[in-house]
Amino acid sequence: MLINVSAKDRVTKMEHAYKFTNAITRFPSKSVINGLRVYDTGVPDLNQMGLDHQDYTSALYEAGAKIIELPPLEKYPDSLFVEDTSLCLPNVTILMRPGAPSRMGEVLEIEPIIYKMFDNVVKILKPGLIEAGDILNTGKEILVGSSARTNSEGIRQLREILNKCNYTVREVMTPKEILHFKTDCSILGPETVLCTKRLEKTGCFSNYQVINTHDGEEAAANAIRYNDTVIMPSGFPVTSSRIRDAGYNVREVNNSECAKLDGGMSCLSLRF
Ligand code: CIR
Repeated sequence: MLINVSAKDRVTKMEHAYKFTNAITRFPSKSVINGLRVYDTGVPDLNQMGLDHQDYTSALYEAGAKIIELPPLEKYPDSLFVEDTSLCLPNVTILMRPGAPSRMGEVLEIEPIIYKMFDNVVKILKPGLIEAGDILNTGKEILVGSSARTNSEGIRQLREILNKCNYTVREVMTPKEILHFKTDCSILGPETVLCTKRLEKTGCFSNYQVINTHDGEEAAANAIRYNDTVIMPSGFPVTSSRIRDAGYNVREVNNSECAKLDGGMSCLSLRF
């Protein structure tokens, strides 16, 4: 009997990785053209980005989300990428401390909203640095990638907070050429991840079923499963077919402009 109870509990916990009712988004500011980027691939088109943002929030809405849209913040060009500021889990919400100095103030901006919405809020403190783009909740464990934005003290604090809340935390490596761990992977199901070959090579998903992005379609790896829908960037037909063939319902959103700033589907919302 005990086995049944824990199995049931495990299923519930796994579902927390993709069963949601809400999403927080932030409309892009005009200053977004000054957002951080690793390579210059052109100036983002504000009009197109606005349209894409609307389509992205529509996709979340169609998947069952109540959308809480925050106003643009001119002071913070990267503030549309709300994911990096917080990690919202069923029994705890953690305010991050971004490793990019220009993004640190984004947390102060979202903090009052987070405190208003959630009961158990904990902050990552100095000298810890962590951006939630480096955190993947698979349902059975929480993976956190050390990166140029996420340091060992940030990971230590995250582990301490999450262990107290009964989550298992596993530290992994974000390869140097990748901005965030989740730039190259997404959770699709209880045992299934979407992942680039370059990230899979690090061995971090040896205990999961992996659907690889097609060669040349690495930018498709940052997708989100929201309830029964996988929301992914458009323009990656082979990877999209692989996900559909595995039985998932796919909704594509144009991401050409955010991609110029290394931003993808997960970065654009907080889901809970
Ligand atoms: C940055 O470099 O911080 C932004 N331009 C992109 C952030 C993308 N966020 C994410 O992957 N979670």
